[in-house]
Amino acid sequence: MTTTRTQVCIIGGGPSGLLLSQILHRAGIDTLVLERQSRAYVLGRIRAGVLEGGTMQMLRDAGVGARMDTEGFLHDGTYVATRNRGFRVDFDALIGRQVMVYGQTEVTKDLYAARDAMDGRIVDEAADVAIQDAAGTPHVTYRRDGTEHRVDCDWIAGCDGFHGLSRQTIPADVLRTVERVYPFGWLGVLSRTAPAAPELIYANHDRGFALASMRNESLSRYYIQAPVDDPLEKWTDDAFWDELRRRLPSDVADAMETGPTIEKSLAPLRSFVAEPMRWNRLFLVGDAAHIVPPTGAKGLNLAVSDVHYLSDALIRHYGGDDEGIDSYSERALARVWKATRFSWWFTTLMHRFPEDGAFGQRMKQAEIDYLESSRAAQTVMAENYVGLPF
Ligand code: FAS
Ligand code: PHB
Repeated sequence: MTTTRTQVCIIGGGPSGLLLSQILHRAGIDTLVLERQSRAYVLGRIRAGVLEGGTMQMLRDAGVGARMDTEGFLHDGTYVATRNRGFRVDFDALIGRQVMVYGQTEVTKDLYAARDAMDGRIVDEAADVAIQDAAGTPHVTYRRDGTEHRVDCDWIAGCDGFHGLSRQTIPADVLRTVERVYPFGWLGVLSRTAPAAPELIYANHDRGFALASMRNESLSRYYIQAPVDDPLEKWTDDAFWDELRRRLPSDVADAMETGPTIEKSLAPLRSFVAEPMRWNRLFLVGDAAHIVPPTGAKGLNLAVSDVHYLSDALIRHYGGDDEGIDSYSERALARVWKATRFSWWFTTLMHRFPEDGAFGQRMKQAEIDYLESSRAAQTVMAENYVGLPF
């Protein structure tokens, strides 16, 4: 068994673990990241696409915003559509804010590059990671290349996602969870085609939800609401494009470019929050603590939000002030719940639920009509979509 020491042992080399490591390293705090998968696997995941203003600034402040600012696309608003017509919610005109379209894959690439440039300690393909004695003398063990390793540390950051081990470490009589599983999934595709519109289109349709997004001028990302147990083979490219065109306004559908998909996946949707986000020397960060349906583009941004609070807390701790550590869970959760509410609201409004019936669908169409007609309603949507203040 080898033994090493660090101040903060970070489990998970996704966006939250890497960003936390980057910020702490720049503040002179030693970290070690343990990632279960290979780097290629982590970088191959296609996930989020929209960054809030707070996320943009966090990446810039951490020294990893240059490529985002060069290659990303600032969007002043988004389209909402129903019954074959759409309208625009103008974030910039309403609240003077924007969002950045820049894929999570790119954010993760930038973070790994910055970590490597600073010789940040990252162990890829760390197997059998286990948290030991988080309530006493915290340390983490793992196996790699047939050798057992031990990491002694002051703190453990569980940045290991929804299926990680950190949340399971908190005793059942301490951990409280709340969950809503949605009765549908998102079938997503990536295609080397021009985006259907200059900004995103969120569409409510009798047949189900659809979203037209993008990664750049020649790479588009689309989603349609689909049964979560549908076999992927059922959704040939032609079947996907046909269904998507039926759900988007016809002027968009008739003009959009289609082509071979280069990625296709069907993801379940849930709202999930675990409390508390701290137990003794262990902190939960990002998807390890909460999951939101991607309708509100909040998942990645909430992970960054947690990193904002935890990095501040740890920097203050090593400066002799423990107020941030003691209030981390409460402060992080206050923003998590507000984003969870928005994501639930927008998902409920834009998707077809089995129990909706004719009345339910008419109520949703009336709310969308009200959203179109009311500056106040659009302002509420805008400030939640672009991201509430930390
Ligand atoms: P992550 O899951 O990204 O990273 C956790 C890391 O921990 C992974 O690399 C994992 O390999 C590692 N790990 C797990 N267990 C471990 C162990 N035992 N030991 C060591 N390492 C371990 N969000 C949006 O905003 N918009 C979207 O459109 C969107 N689409 C999504 C689609 C899918 C299919 C999924 C799964 C998520 C999507 N999300 C989306 C949410 C997603 O972007 C997350 O919010 C974001 O990745 C959260 O980052 P992390 O908390 O770092 O967790
Ligand atoms: C994406 O481009 O992947 C994306 C954009 C906005 C969302 C969800 C996903 O709400």
